[in-house]
Amino acid sequence: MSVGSLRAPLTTAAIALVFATGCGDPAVPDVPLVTSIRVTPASVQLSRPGDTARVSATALDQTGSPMAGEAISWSSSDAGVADVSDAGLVTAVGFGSTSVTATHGAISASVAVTVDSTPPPSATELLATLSSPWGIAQLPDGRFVITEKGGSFALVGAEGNSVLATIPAPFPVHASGQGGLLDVAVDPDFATSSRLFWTFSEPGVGAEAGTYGTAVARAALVGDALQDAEVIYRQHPKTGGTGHYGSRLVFRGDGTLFVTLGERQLGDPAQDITGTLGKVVRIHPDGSIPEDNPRRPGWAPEIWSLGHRNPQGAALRPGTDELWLVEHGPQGGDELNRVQPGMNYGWPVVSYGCPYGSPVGDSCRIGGGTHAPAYEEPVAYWVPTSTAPAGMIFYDGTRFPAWQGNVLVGALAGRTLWRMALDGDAEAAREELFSDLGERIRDVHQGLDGWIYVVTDSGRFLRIGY
Ligand SMILES: [Ca+2]
Repeated sequence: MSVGSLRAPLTTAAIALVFATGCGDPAVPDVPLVTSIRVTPASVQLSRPGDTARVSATALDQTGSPMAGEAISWSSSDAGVADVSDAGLVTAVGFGSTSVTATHGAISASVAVTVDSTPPPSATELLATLSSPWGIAQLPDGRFVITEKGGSFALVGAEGNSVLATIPAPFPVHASGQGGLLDVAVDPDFATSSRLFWTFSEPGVGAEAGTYGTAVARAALVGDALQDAEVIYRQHPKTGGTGHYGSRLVFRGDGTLFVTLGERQLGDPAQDITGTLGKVVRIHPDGSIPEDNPRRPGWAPEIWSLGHRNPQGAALRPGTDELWLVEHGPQGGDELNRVQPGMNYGWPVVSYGCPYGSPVGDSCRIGGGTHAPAYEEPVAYWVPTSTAPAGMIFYDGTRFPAWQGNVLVGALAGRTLWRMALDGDAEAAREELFSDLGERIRDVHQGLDGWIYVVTDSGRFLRIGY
């Protein structure tokens, strides 16, 4: 029973008593009753067993006035986490969460207690002047390379708070709608090659004029200049429209490169095995195609997986060669997928989302929602509202021990950072972080220093730390 639910009827009773007295009835003494208990603070955070904190409780009468001398006792709901004395001294015993409760008769109020050696993380603004940043990469010396959708690379100092140079993209980008200069990745062999790889929406020329597609390029970063630039891969066919380029780059442990490719907002081509709309492709860093791709009959040889809609976040699961990705659903149905070679992830045949404009509910799910047995089930999905996932990592640093192995995903429409815990290959829990920022989070990066870095559509570069 909550304190709030008790307060209302007793207050009404008190008003009735005053009214009765005012009407000249025999005086009924308006005896102060303990009606609620006020506790402070609302919550207590302790770092380790043995740490202490004071909590206090005050009895309040029906008018909300403090009442002196009323006996209030304290108790802990989990004495294995924290104990509390009758005087209100909270002592941490173990790690976890509990509450301590002040009680007077049937009236009580609680203080949340957390014992956690990890203080709550906070976001620090490093830059606020980027222009539609899209991808974050980091050089071995700690400097960051951040793409700006309009067509430039911001070279950012290792402290994250200064733009050292702005480098134009060597090839024209179609910076319109969702297109432009998109992701960036550092060659695992950067120490010898000095190479950056990037994706962009490439405008067609000649017979392809007026059409666009995702392309992958590379160049050597020499000082503040990009040299020996070359396009190494082109999504095919190019199409009209400016949506769903996908576009994340992820190096596999064997040195090959995954590229996530959107279906250009056209649906059906995600199932067309001759083209690379709505696919993950795997290439060598020179653009040639590995012999050990699935290479099913009739497939474009670079196809790794198919049936994707608009995958805007991707990462390797630490300790494996498994690519995981997040992709946008239609109205609801955004997915976290564990990508297996040769597998079909179902779009546009099946989705936990609904056609745009459908009433909210499950009955409108495209193809009934459930992917199995014909298609791969997502590990997790978002319904009924799309969060629009963009940018993802598996956290494997030491700065946030509680987040080890978790998936962190930025959200555009959702304006949040999702933290998802896994149990094996299944989702165990998810929570939203930093929703109070109100930012469309476009990319997430684990720094060489173990902190987490994000960019937002509003142009901010933020470090998540303590
Ligand atoms: Ca799917």
